Amino acid sequence: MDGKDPDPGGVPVSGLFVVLEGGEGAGKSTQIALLSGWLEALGVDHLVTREPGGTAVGEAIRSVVLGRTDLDMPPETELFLILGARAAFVRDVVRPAMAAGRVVLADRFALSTMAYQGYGRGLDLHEVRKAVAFATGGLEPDLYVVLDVPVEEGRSRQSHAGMSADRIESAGDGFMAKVREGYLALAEVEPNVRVLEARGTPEEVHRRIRDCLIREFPNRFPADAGGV
Ligand code: Z5A
Repeated sequence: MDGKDPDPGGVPVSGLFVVLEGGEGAGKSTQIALLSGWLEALGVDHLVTREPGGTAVGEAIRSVVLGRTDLDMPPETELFLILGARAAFVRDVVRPAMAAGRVVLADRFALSTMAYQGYGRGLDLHEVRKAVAFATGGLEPDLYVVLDVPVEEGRSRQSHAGMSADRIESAGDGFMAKVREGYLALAEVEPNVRVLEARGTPEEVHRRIRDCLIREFPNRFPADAGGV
């Protein structure tokens, strides 16, 4: 998968786009912080970002699509708001960072749209895929890491942390179960998706993700870079 061989000077010729995915309470934010610390220690130039958001217009859209629990929104409206944010995210955040040879670590991207708006909301998967491709101009991450946790465990982590449900999480456990099934089904067919067990301590999960990155991108992360 890592087609980005170092140039003769040993410098990677382009960036790397890695996305953490998963249902509610899967631990993505926790793991992105740990990964960022690891990359920092390795001296790897990287950018941490999230979706929907990551740009001024994306954060404004996020406040509507997640924050406005009072709004009754058709699934198609939800889809196009999220994709509106994504177009700016790709143009203004991901592409420039990739062109500068940086590692982009994102909390969610297009796989979320397939899982939540496709499998969760029930929108036609083929249409969602086409709309996503239009918004991204066809940009695909190098790797999606899906952190898989049973719905009840994710929900219990959230409630222990006192986090309130956003507009989409408010759809309930039946919806989240469909989202989880969606991620697992997508992982069967998409070549750039890996599913990792997200139960265990944050440090155990971090080690699994590091090992996965070292396996997938041996030119970027040497085997002695703290994993495997
Ligand atoms: N959405 C969409 O529908 N379509 C799209 O295309 C996109 C997004 C891009 C984004 O919400 C919402 O947008 C999301 C999908 C939708 N709504 N839902 N669901 P967000 O960004 O605000 O939140 P989130 O992505 O759902 O993340 P989260 O649920 O808030 O959590 P997380 O980042 O995965 O987990 P965390 O914050 O790291 O951890 C949660 C708690 O668990 C916290 O107290 C931790 O200390 C604890 N934790 C973490 N790891 C562990 C372990 N290993 N053991 C025990 N406890 C742990």
